[in-house]
Amino acid sequence: MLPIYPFCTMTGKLITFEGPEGGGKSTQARLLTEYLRSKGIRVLTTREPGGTPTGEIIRDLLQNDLSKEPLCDATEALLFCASRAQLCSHVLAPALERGDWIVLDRFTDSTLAYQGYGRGFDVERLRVLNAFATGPVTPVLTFLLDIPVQKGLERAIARSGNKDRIESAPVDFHQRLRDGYLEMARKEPGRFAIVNATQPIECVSAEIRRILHTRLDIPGVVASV
Ligand code: T5A
Repeated sequence: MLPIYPFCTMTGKLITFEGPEGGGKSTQARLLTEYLRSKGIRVLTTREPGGTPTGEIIRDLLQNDLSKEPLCDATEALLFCASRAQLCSHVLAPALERGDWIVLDRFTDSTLAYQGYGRGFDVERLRVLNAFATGPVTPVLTFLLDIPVQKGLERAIARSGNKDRIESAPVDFHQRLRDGYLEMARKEPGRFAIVNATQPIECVSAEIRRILHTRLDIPGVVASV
């Protein structure tokens, strides 16, 4: 593989939020960002797919049937990775090199869960694709906001009033990807933290802060939340 970033000097920290639909990733990413900023940490927050002008166009293609042509599963996987490559190269890598923290709503694990466990692509091949897109950009901590499929979909639909292209996929697709997330988290406990996302918003965010303090050093903060 091409060495996209031959000299890695990334001193920042990347924290990702992952999970099935409606787990509250966007809500918790916002709350965590506010919390870190209140501690004086320089934090950038963004989302996938998207986060760059090119990525936002890709997001529209992926979510809103913009091309009016059914996307084949391989195109879908490649588009998520294309958006990721653009975000890593233009936003995440420079921020990490500046020493900033990043709170990111979905990243590589989404591709493994949705396109791997969900659509049925080989997960190891998708890892190679992810690595091609990310170079050395790697999360230090990943919160898996776990929620039963039906409950998560109900929340997502209640919020937006309709289902987008991926939310409209059959329930067994969503069940496979949720199971996939849990399997990945069990295999990589040093990076993942599973959080029960069915709790009230404030309880979820308190648990996230507690985990944050046990896993990472927050500059200038003695561990009390
Ligand atoms: N995708 C993405 C792939 O297939 N492969 C990939 O590689 C990548 C990167 C992205 C879609 O693309 C797929 C996954 C997705 O289908 P999106 O619009 O970004 O689409 O959708 P999601 O990331 O799934 O985000 P959602 O907006 O659907 O859900 P969130 O972010 O988990 O939830 P949030 O915070 O927006 O909350 C949803 C609703 O629930 C409420 C909120 O107020 C809101 O109304 N809520 C709670 N209610 C009760 N209790 C709580 N604890 C709550 N937390 C939030």
